[in-house]
Amino acid sequence: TLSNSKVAERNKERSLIMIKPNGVQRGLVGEVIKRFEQKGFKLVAMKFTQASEEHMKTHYKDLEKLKFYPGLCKYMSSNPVVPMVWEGLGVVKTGRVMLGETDPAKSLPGTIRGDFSVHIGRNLVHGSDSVESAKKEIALWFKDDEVVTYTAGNNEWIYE
Ligand code: IDP
Ligand code: MG
Repeated sequence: TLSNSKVAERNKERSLIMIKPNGVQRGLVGEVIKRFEQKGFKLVAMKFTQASEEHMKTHYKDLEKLKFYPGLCKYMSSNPVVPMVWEGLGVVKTGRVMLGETDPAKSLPGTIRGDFSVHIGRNLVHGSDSVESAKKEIALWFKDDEVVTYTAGNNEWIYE
């Protein structure tokens, strides 16, 4: 069995989850936050901000060769977004499950994209796709001291 500190370590995985401009405009900020809260993940950082196009180009750098990249970066910087850092066991993978597929048409009901979106270019939310990219994205959106360390009171009711 794992030591207590190893268990605590596993529970500290982090993902950047971001509500896109249409999620803000459609009043779905609370809905997205609610789902991650209810699941049992821990909010450790959040801001309400309008990013520059340059910032979005950096965020989506991996996609720069794709034809939708310029439009995507323009759209993502056109209105406010809500980037957040959520923490917990397997939050990167499970967070992606909660979001649904990239294409809302392939996303099951019960997922955020499946429940609230129709078009791939307006799929409401971003979620990191690996622990490595989560680290990069979190560093891009938040200064070290904007990610808050605290003890969640419900911890022992979520983890064995
Ligand atoms: P992801 O957000 O599920 O990780 P990525 O492949 O990383 O998907 O693409 C980033 C974003 O670019 C998607 O969330 C989506 O909004 C947009 N996108 C991806 N593929 C297409 C496309 O074929 N047409 C238009 N927009 C796309
Ligand atoms: Mg992606």
